[in-house]
Amino acid sequence: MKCAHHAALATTVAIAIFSSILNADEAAPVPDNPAATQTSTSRATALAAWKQAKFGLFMHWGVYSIYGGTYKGKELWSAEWIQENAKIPFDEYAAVAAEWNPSKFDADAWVTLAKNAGMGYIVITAKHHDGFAIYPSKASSYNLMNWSKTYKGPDPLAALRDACRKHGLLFGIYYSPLEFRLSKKGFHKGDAELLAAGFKYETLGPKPYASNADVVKMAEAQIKELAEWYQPDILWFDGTWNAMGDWSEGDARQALETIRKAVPNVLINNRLGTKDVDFNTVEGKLPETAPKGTWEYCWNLGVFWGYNPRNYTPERVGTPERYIETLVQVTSMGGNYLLNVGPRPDGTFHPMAIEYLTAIGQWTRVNGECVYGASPAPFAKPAWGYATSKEDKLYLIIKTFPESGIIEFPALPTPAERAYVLSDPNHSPLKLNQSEAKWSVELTTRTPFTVVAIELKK
Ligand code: FHN
Repeated sequence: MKCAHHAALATTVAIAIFSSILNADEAAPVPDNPAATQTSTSRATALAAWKQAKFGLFMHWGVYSIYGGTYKGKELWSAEWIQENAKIPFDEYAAVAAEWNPSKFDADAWVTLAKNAGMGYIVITAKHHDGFAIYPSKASSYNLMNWSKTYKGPDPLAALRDACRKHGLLFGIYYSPLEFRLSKKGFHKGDAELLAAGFKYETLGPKPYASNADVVKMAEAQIKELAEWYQPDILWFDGTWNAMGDWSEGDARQALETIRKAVPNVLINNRLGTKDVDFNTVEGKLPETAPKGTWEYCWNLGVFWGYNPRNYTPERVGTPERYIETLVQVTSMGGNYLLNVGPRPDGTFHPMAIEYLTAIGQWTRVNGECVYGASPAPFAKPAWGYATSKEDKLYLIIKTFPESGIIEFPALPTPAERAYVLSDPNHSPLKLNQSEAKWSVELTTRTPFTVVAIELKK
């Protein structure tokens, strides 16, 4: 009898969830007026600003942050994929979402943390594959502003956009149309296992969309909201790969048309599914050779995208120098670097994340000119570290020092004027030898990631 009662209750909850999502249009208030139009007057100036910014903070933040990779006491190798990885029924996950109250969310603190790390842009997840948005979407009430019973704070997207405008950072929004519970393949990876385990689709919770076509319709509506309401500088798409089932190039073109009408100069990555791309994305292992075109490398501080407290061990996060090295390595290959941290469910950051971002900022504050707006050097990666360049300067970023302290590198066609260590406040001149084939500077310091600037004759 009891379980029948529970089943009836679960069904009631599920129906309540189902109907509230479908009748979402009267639920969500339109956010405050979008900020003034975009900061850039053309896509070319937008791209130049993005390249100058060089270094961004990626943030995966959503209901999954509450789980922190653990489900019913079981620690999984998971974070933002927890609903899929743990096969959490929709209505159970949605009930957790209703209790989410990031009461300590502080947009200004988030943007200041990024700025103090030497970052020039942020990208925040508006909606990940779990389908839960953090902004007051009118297309679905399954969002922080309308679904949570307790959150009374600001619209996080509007607050972050305003904080970026205030602090001079570019504002980026991540959006994934993929919905774990709704793509034609359902839990596309675990479907067969689930069904074999006796799950019936109805026990996976209601599927507010009868088909993937509904997911596409939802995505088109939300992409329109994000572009029109928030006027982002960057739109970072994800989740349109084949698990989506029906997200076609036609759908992507329709979304692009909407976007370009709302924010003509927004920069779009290569994961919307159209050929009109502003930058390509590279994640995970950095390639040996520089990717072609305009590109951005994204990876984690540690190993997880979404918050997982088990991310923060020395073995997993390494040292701040790891991320400084990645920043100079990516710059020396011609890319931008988007470093991801998953904020905690309450809206704060793990102390180690703050410690590492602050340490990275101490290096960029002194040496940032070797990355901001910099390009690859005109020679192959040297054994002692990395090199980047600007019109009239060459930068040597030294990771390992030869015994002699003499740093050699190929000669440049334009003679050098002088050389000095960027972190030397007096820029005292270094001994610089310029022979036909190679140049060299002599260093007394052995501090890893010391940067030598070589000024070329104008
Ligand atoms: O599946 C997602 C993953 O959760 C994360 O959002 C990354 C970020 O680039 N994108 C997908 C995996 O490539």
